[in-house]
Amino acid sequence: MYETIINKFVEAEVLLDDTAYQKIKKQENALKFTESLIHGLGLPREDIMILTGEMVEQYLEDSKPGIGKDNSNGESSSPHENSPPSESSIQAAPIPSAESIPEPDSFSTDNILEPDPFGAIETSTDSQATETDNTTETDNTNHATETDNITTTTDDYEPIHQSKLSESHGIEIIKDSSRKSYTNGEIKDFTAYFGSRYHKLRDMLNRKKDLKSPQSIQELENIQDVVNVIGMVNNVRNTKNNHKLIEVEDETGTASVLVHNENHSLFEDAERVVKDEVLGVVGTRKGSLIMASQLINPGTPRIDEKEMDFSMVFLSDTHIGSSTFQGDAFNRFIKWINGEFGDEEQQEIASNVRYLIVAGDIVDGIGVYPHQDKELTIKDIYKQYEEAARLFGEIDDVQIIITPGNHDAGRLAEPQPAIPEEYAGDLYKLKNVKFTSNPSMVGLDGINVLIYHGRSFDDFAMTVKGMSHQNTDIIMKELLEKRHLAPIYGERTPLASEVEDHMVIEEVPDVLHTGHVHINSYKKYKGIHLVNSGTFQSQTEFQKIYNIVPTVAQVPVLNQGTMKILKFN
Ligand code: D5M
Ligand code: FE
Ligand code: ZN
Repeated sequence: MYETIINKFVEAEVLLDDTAYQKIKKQENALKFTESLIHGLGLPREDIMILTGEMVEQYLEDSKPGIGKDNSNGESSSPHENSPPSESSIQAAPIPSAESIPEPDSFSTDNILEPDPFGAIETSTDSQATETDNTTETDNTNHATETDNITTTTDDYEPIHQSKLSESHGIEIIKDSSRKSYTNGEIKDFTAYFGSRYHKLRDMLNRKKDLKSPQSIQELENIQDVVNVIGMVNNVRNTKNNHKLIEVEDETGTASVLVHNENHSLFEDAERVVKDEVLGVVGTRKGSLIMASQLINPGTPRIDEKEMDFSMVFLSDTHIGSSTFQGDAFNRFIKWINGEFGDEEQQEIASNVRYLIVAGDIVDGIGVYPHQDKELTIKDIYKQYEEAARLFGEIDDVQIIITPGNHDAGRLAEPQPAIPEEYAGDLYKLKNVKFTSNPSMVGLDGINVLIYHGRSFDDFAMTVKGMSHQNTDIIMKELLEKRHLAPIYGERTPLASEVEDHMVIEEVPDVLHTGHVHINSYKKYKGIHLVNSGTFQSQTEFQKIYNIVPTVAQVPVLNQGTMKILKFN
């Protein structure tokens, strides 16, 4: 029945706060009361987005016999007796129960398994073009320097099924949200969206050994001892005395979590907490507060590295059409990948290449930021993609996967569907190119690559101490621990309120490939390759303002399991 009640409010386009929900549930005939409330208040109404406990209280008052029913503007301030243990009043709707949201689609929607049409690539023994002294730089990132997130160690996880060395060959599209039905972002989608996020991540947190049979926030009132909760972060701020106060919410209410600044390592964990992530909290209850002793992420287990006898190449942010696109360097790159350029070692690497992934900002686009047109050599989006097709069309014998970025054509809100064919007709004609969404997960001869352009890096760089565009490897680790590619809602990353949250990292990848910041980075973390592929665009006026110094034409190649950076500038 409660599901029906929530749905009624969803249809009436109003969000329910927790107190309102509790009050409605308490009514003798809650469903009937719901109907009369919706009717009585004349919902949907433009001036009522959120139905609060006070409004319900007022409605109850007004409907008492003998009292006028004219006051339904919700501005009553009658005290509410049922408020959950929270310092501040609740503004968000309770997360819908698992039953009230549509069943999420199964994880792999488009399981296209295709044979690799190319098979082994012939090693070119031809070594004529050696015009530039370009060096192959063996990656000097020390694998031993990888750091484990404090809250997640290998053995704090209940064993989960990890896919073993995959037998599959060719390209397997493991997750692509392009062909899902898209919604128009109404309120009901918003509620379902956060419900989907919460439930997916709660399921992961429920498997953590450190969280022992978590309680709902409503149940906390009756517990004097240690409490365990799983909540979505509503807000995180510093108190006057510089402790951290994290407000979390679940389906039953909100709670305030205090992290004492003298608990140094926990405080450090708390500094990385962001709005809208889903978090496990262990602590003790002190009045209306939870004093945290542990903050727990959904986490990523250490994975076994898979063997690979081939290479994959990572590109992003080519920005074709911009006057700062480095065409000469890109031509050298094309020659290299075709086996016609570079020294012996480089050509040997080229001969291993089977896949090329391009993680967004293929073209520079039109009108992406003010006065961008002054920096364009191709001022027509169709022509930009024609030029991209001409360049990528020169690449032989390599399978290419292209995903969109914030400069590409099509929907901007994430998950971004694949670049539409209507803009990139010539690219679509190339037989060796596949288009998938941002984000998407592809299996390349059994190596699972999670591709994400990286827009959420802007939000992390802006809000989290110690994170910046220069160290996206640190942000990528955090995304893996939070198991979400863009947890912060309502900042720079436009997120579509789908009924299902496709930004949750449901399966641990072998490689996480990102771009967007135009700065290369590489780290291995718990067996996962974290790679940011830089750019082929030199510094723009916009980047000068933000003091972003790009690493141009430095291409990461995962060569038989080892990362190499090839320089083409
Ligand atoms: O992003 C190019 C670079 O500019 C990259 O380093 C991220 C940075 N960037 C992009 N948008 C913003 C905003 N809004 N604030 C701060 N930094 C930003 P590109 O996507 O290629 O334009
Ligand atoms: Fe870019
Ligand atoms: Zn970008």
